[in-house]
Amino acid sequence: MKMVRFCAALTLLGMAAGVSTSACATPLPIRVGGDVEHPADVDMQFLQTLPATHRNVAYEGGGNVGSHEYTGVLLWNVLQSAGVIVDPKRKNDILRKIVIVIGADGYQAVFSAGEISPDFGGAQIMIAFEMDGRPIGQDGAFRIVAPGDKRGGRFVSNIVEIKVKDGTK
Ligand SMILES: Nc1nc2c(c(=O)[nH]1)N[C@H]1C(S)=C(S)[C@@H](COP(=O)(O)O)O[C@H]1N2
Ligand SMILES: [Mo]
Repeated sequence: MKMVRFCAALTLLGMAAGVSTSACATPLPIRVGGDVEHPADVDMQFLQTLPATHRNVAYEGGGNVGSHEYTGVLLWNVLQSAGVIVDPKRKNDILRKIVIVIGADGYQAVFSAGEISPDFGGAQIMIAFEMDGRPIGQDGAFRIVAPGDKRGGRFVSNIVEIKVKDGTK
């Protein structure tokens, strides 16, 4: 709701100023696939059905440290909705899985299912859609936030795809 109002205001301002307000264009959905039961295009509407989480993070990027409050959902919860396929006959098969996050520019970073599973590492890796209370604009609608990472390298922006694979193959 808050975001809709922000975008409407920005669009009106943009119209008045005669500039485009692409920051509020409908975000491209994220293709979630690979070893999952329900491959799907995950969009804002879907993410808003999951519990929202907020994190203050500080990370280095391009030589400076930035500090931001991000809002989003846990990557783990999105993977749970998609249903990671595991072989019940193989001990802790989930610990073989990797999660590849791909940006629109082809930039990629990998997480392991074990690092984000609440039963194991429990890292609060997020898919964020708001930064400092506003929709994430020019860097894309959705970005990974990896609280505790020293550098911003895994904060993949403009996410277009999330792929689950067996990392041992
Ligand atoms: N899609 C995409 N995401 C990306 C990158 C990139 O090149 N492409 N660079 C990463 C790197 S190296 C850093 S340090 C952070 C910078 O994030 P910031 O703009 O919030 O400082 O974005 C990360 N996310
Ligand atoms: Mo970086």
